[in-house]
Amino acid sequence: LRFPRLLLTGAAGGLGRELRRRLKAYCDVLRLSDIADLGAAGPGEEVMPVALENKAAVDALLKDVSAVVHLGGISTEHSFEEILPANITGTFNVYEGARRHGVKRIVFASSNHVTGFYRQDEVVGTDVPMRPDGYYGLSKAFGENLAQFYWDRYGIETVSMRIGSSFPEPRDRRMLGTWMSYDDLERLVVSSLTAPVVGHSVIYGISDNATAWYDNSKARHIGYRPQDSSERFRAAVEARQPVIDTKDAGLIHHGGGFVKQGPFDKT
Ligand code: NAI
Ligand code: 15L
Repeated sequence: LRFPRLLLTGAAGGLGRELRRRLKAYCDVLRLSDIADLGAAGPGEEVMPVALENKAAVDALLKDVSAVVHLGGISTEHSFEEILPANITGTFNVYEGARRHGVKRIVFASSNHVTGFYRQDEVVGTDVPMRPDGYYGLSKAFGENLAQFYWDRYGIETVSMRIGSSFPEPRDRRMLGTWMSYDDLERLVVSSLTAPVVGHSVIYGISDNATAWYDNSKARHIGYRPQDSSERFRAAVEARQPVIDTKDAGLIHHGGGFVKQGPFDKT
């Protein structure tokens, strides 16, 4: 399947830079957006710098788009006042633009932090109650609820990818469970864009790791088959972090250190 025009938000970020070069194979034109510098447009690219909280500018971004990969926003824990415009208003603006311009499929970069307050001895599926571990996780929970509403009300389909930790390598023992390689990220995004029927589907974005606390069995219809595993990094990671203090909330929850951040209002 080849799309006439795909929109990639957050295109200047870590995952955005990876997907910028990988998604070109699946579309005629790749429209790239961010508030950070994107450099010049290459062949088959359009560059449209936009702040996600700017509704009119986001509306223009969605014009003539076949599908969206929405990565833009603040990607770690911050104060609510910082999260609100980028992640909550920003994601609302993307869905409104999609509705107004008839865009029918969005791949939303949600996060494991939507369920970050489960413990690492609890394996969870995609239908357990959300337990966000901070304002960032709450904003991703809002994004998933927004996606569900726009599917139920307006027929716009979304795959909410609850991405674990997508980096070149797992950095610690927690990431042996949450890691997703960039190749598997590409597989997940492409499956999410091309699966014939998704409605609003939620799927954990991890590689085929030997130890993990996510159950993706309710998302088999998307056809995501991870090919990588964190196992080849295990010896090095365990040598660096031999012991886990199971009394440390930041080590025993799915969300890791996110569960201990804040409060941000010191008054
Ligand atoms: P990143 O922080 O490197 O990239 C996010 C991009 O969004 C940045 O380039 C930033 O300039 C842009 N952005 C921030 N605020 C904006 C605003 N108000 N308007 C327009 N653009 C804005 O993050 P990364 O790692 O590339 O993640 C991409 C997406 O995936 C994010 O939504 C993140 O929450 C999500 N995610 C990533 C994970 C990972 O392991 N890398 C794990 C779980 C979720
Ligand atoms: C996320 O949601 C973040 O965007 C990313 O930077 C990592 O912190 C990741 O989760 C994680 O939990 O490892």
